[in-house]
Amino acid sequence: MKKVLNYINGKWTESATGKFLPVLNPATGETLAEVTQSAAEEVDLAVQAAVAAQKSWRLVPAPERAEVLYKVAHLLKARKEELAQILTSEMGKVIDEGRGEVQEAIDMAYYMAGEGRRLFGDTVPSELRNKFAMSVRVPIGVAGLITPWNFPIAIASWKSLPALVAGNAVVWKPASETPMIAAEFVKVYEEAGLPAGLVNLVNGSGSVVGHAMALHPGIDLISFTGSNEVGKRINAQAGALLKRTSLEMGGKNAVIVMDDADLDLAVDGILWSAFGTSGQRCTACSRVIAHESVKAELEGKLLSRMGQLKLGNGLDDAVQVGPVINRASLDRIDSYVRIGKEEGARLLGGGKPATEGGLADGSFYEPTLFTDVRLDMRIAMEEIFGPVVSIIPVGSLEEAIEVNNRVEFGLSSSIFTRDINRAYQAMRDLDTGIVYVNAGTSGAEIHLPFGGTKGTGNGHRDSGVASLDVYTEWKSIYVDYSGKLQRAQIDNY
Ligand code: UN1
Repeated sequence: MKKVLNYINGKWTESATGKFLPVLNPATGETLAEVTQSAAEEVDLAVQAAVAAQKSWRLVPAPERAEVLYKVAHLLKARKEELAQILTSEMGKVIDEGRGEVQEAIDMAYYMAGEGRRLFGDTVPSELRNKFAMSVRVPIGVAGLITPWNFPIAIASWKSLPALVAGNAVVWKPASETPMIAAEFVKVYEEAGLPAGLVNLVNGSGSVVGHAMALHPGIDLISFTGSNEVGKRINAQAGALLKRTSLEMGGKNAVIVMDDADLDLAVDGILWSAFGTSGQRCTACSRVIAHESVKAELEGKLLSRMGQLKLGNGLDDAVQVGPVINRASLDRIDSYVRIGKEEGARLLGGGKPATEGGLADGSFYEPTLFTDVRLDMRIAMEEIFGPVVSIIPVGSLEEAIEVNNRVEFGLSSSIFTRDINRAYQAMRDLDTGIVYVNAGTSGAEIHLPFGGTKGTGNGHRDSGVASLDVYTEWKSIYVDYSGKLQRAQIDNY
């Protein structure tokens, strides 16, 4: 059986615990590999290696650091198909999306490599004569990265690449479900010539490895993507030690369909956002806020297109919807559907695990559509993280925006309308970190900030130039070349 190991200080090693967990293919139930399960001691070893390596890495000029990132980009590009296959077999998303996700990491690598020649600070005039003032970005030290299984390489790229180009070292705990693609990403760093100790991979559970990372004094910041429950816990633990935390958590994203929308386009957008990655994106559409005058037509169009979606193993190019991550997730999704029915929502389609046609060995759920959903229902408010979408009828744009904003999360939102005034009003008033006009809720590009408002995060952003704010401190520098003591705010007034 293939073994997935840790990578600490440039060496692939098995945890001293001797424990392994199986890595399952969610489409078939087969065991693909087994992954080493680390203890807090391995986190400590990884941190020691990272601290030591970062001491010289911070002194490497950023454009030279970036050369490694360019190599990472080239290697990811050369291995795109192979990586996509591994990702799909381990995580389930259909192969086209697997390729798209690897592309997202390639894009991020080129983009952050470019930052090696920017990492802009400011030069500003001093208020005093013969004095120079500037601000520069400096690395923080060791970045602890905790990443999810739903975008196992893209999200890891959003975090590790800016951390490294800015001069930090990384200790990375990938999700237990997706250690294979994580190991491949680390191999790419290794092959690109990243010095030992700068990226350390520690596999294991959140309760052991994640916990140890949050509390380790040698880790200066934690960047986490995952559930609200875990994010809040990390924030409390790491925050108590004054570590910076960058948290990317839940979503309850909505597509608004106005009465003047291109309905066929809206249906395309909804299907892609609601059932792509089997609804397991942070950006997934799980609510459709539909103007009552188009609701019936929209329901009909959605239902007929949902009926044509082909479920199956994502490695098959013809499949459009893959499995969900595991049985526990399947059960959770099913329990939400039960709750929806009990609360009085009208189930229009789907609503049960898909087991026919050889799907019983995997974890498949039928694309599911509820309508006449009210805001007092749990399915309207809570993140389901599966292929379940709820239509909520409204009578106006103002009501639609109000419904969109009523949830505790604020990641992504979308509006379909042909009215420019409504589009701009929505762009202004939708309380989410990402807003789409005439597109679904998914489709974030790496050179823009990714993140959300309210319960989705804590004000930081992944990807884009904004991500550098997570991995750097500002240093303000004053150089006085007057040859005398000049007191700011005093000698000049
Ligand atoms: C996530 O779901 O956590 O916009 C990331 C998108 C992708 C990234 C999603 N580019 O859906």
